[in-house]
Amino acid sequence: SARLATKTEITREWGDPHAPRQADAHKGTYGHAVMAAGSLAYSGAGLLATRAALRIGTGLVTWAHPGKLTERLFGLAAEAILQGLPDQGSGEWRSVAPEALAALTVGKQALVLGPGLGRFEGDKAWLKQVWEHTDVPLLLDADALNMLAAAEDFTGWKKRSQPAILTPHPGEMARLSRMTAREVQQNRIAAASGFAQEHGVILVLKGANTVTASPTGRIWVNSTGNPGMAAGGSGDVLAGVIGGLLAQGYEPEAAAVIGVWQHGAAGDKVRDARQSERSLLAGDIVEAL
Ligand code: NPW
Ligand code: AMP
Ligand code: MG
Repeated sequence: SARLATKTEITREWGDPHAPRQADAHKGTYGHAVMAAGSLAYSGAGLLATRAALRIGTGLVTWAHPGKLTERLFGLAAEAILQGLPDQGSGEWRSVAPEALAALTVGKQALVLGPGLGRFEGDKAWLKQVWEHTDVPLLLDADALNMLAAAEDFTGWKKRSQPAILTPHPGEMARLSRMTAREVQQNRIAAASGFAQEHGVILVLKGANTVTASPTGRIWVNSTGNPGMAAGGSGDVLAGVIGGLLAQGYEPEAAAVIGVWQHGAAGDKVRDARQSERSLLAGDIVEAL
């Protein structure tokens, strides 16, 4: 049976998401998240995820990207650490060694992989390396989900010691579960929960009334958000929000449910402030967090 994720229910389960911070806190208290996101065409996805992770209160955020892009990203997110990874001068993720990304996550508390990454030859094996050789909570979104969908059977991959959260929209979910988007939408709860239990991940099926399913069969249906959020970049913001909560030490189910709720609540705030859904931009969601 699914629970409705409202502020009351979330507070009952995990405490008040808006509770004040402890007075003696420092940035190390709130974790260090790595965003592996963005490419030349889709730098915006990386920027949105990075800014969202910062806005949700993460102590430190590193934006990892193919090294050649660093000078173009300079100054876009002043609060983030820019980490260019060796890319043989190509500016493309295809040239970034998965080992280099894995090494960057050592001592960090979360890795967000996928927004605006693009696809490339050999990306299934590349993702497998990152999956198997990182030891931090992992969030896969967008192109990382498409890489996963292209892998015939990721159940054979080495079991991770740290949790994984997957955040597909219905189109990505359809690819992952070999269904049509229509079939996914007709059985949202069953599709999300079945996948989560079969693969031992937290599955966040996005769209109106986002469903969050846990490997143990717990299911949450979100109560916030509006169709104004059906706009480019909204999902990239969500990836940064949940990744930031993971880095702050929320257990994965809490990070997913609270993150989805906060993201939707921020979208509702923008709608109310603008007295319109239509003009909502993904960047507005970040600012409203
Ligand atoms: P349709 O359109 O209905 O036929 P993709 P993407 C389907 C980055 N971005 N219900 C849809 O079907 C992302 O991070 C960068 C049903 C279509 O087939 C990714 O890296 C931005 N179907 C990359 O772009 C801003 C649905 O899925 C397909 C559905 C590609 O991501 C934009 C479209 O999805 C973007 O975030 C639904 N609710 N939703 C930037 N500024 O840098 C989607 N579909 O092919 O997975 O492409 O989501 O645009
Ligand atoms: P993406 O397709 O990856 O950009 O993700 C879109 C984001 O916007 C997800 O968090 C969705 O849940 C949210 N969203 C899209 N359409 C709606 C809608 N009609 N109502 C509420 N949220 C939506
Ligand atoms: Mg997306």
